[in-house]
Parts: sequence; structure tokens; C-alpha cells
Amino acid sequence: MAVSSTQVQFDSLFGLFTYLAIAVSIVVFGLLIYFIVKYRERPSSRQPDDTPILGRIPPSRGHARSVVLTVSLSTIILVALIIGSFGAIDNILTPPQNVCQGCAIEVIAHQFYWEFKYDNGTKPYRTLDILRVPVEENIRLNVTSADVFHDLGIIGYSIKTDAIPGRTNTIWFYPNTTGNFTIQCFELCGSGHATMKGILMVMSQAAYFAWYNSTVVH
Ligand SMILES: [Cu+2]
Repeated sequence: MAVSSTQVQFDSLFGLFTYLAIAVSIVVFGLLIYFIVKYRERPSSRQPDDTPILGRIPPSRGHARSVVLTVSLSTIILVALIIGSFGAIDNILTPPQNVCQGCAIEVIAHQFYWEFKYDNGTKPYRTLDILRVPVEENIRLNVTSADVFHDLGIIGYSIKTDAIPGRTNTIWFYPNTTGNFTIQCFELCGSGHATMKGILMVMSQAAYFAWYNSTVVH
């Protein structure tokens, strides 16, 4: 089962590309084998009528109908891929306007750790390297950096965005299942880059909101 909305997006896009590629390969290789067998060299083979002869303009060959057919089929396939790709990009770059209280989280990258800020109205929470979110809610992350360029990636969710000082990049997702997922920096940011990891902890809604609403400062 898919673990998040973003994984569903990328998996279906990947599926669209793969199935179209398989369909095209079957047609291309089928025709290739058919023509290799059909037009193989035989003792009775003779030169085709349109064989180029030095000093003579070759006769025109091919049919306009097959050109129109191949161009239209290619166009249909490319349009399907373009619509699929732009649909996925549009979905990923359009965060939902209203997310629940506690579902919009500030992410600040540092050399070499991740800081997550939660604001529950009375006091800001701050966790390091552990991003807690509730399952089955839209989650919005506002990602920035305190020093150099970093890149927040969540493995398994097929999602990432740059963390740039002075700029905020927003990404969103909808977790389908509880569990822990690896967060990793995807931009070489210094000597500790390889250790710049975190955990996305997808909690049950009850457990998350109990944590979020607790009076203990984290
Ligand atoms: Cu980094």
C-alpha cells in the first residue's frame, strides 16, 4: 500500500511512462522481427525496383498515409505523457490552502541537522531531526535554511525540495500509514552532509495531537 499521496502521484506517473514504453516496444520489436523474416535474403531475391543507381534520381517511395499515422500516434503518446507530468507537478506544487492546526510545520536546515518548528498558539515547539506528523491529514512544510544550501528529501515519499537561506519552499503530502521514514539532505552541504539525516515519524492522530497539545515544552 502506498505510504503517502506523493508516492501515489509518482508511482502512477512512473506507471504511465512504463506501460506506454512497453506498448511502443512491443509494436517496434514486433514489426522489426516481422520485417527481418519477411524480407530476408533468399536465393531468388532480386534488387528492389527503387535501388539507388549512380547518376539517376531515385523514384519517390513511402506513403503519405503511414507518415500521418506514425506522427499522429507519436503525438497522442507525447500528449498523454505531457498531461500526466504537468498534472503531477501541478498537484505537488499546489499545497492545500487549509491544513489543520498543527499540520503546518517550519523546517530549518542547519549544518548538519534538521530543525522542525511547531506553533501550537501558546508556545513554539522545536524538535531536532525528528519530524512528527499525524496520519491522514494534509501536512504542509515550509522549508528554509539557516546557513548554506540543503535539500530536504523524504525517502519512500518520493518528495524533496531545496532548503535555501532567505527563501521558503513549500511542499505538502498526505500520509496514508503510520511509521518511520528516513529524511535525508540531498545537497552536498559540507563535511557532515552524509550524517544529515532525520526521521519522519507518522503517528496516529490521537498520539500526535496528545503530543502537540501537551503542556510540556519539547
Ligand atoms: Cu545539508
